[in-house]
Amino acid sequence: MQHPKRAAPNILITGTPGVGKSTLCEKLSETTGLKWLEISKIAKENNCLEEYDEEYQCCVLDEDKLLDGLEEVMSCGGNIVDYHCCDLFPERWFDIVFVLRTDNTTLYDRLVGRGYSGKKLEDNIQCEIFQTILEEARASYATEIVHELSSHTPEELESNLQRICLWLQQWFNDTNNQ
Ligand code: DAT
Repeated sequence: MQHPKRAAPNILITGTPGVGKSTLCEKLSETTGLKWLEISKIAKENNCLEEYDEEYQCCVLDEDKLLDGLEEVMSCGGNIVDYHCCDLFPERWFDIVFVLRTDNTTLYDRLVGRGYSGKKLEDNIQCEIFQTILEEARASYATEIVHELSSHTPEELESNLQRICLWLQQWFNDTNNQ
């Protein structure tokens, strides 16, 4: 359902770390002028990270603080939200959700290239094998707005970009004709 007050839609780009969210979001933001919100970076810059979790090798997120801080910008619309999970965000924030997917070999190489190893590497590969983020997205948002995008090659990056731009154009057409 489209939000009546939004001048432009909000798009969620999610998926396991390494599937290509930032790469796609950066290009999408350049192409469309929509604002790219890198949630990990925003959380860090706004002191929304709590104590370090040794087991998972990452910081615990203060979700309430993060969401409160984003409410205003999200209600205006025109944002591309980039984050590796999706069930923390209010359903009403998004007009469409894209879950990027890669095969295990591609993801493994990308994560090793990023310096991941041990439990962190295994957990992320398993997350993709069990399509955890896709299931999370389907459980958190209306299934008709959740779409999977294959994200292995520069050609797929280009076709994903085109697909989202076409959807965006349609959103503006539909909104202007209402
Ligand atoms: P994420 O933001 O999901 O963690 P990323 O955008 O940082 O992922 O991408 C991880 C690596 O994979 C990075 O080296 C760029 C590369 N990559 C991303 N999308 C790609 C694509 N469609 N084709 C080839 N390489 C890609």
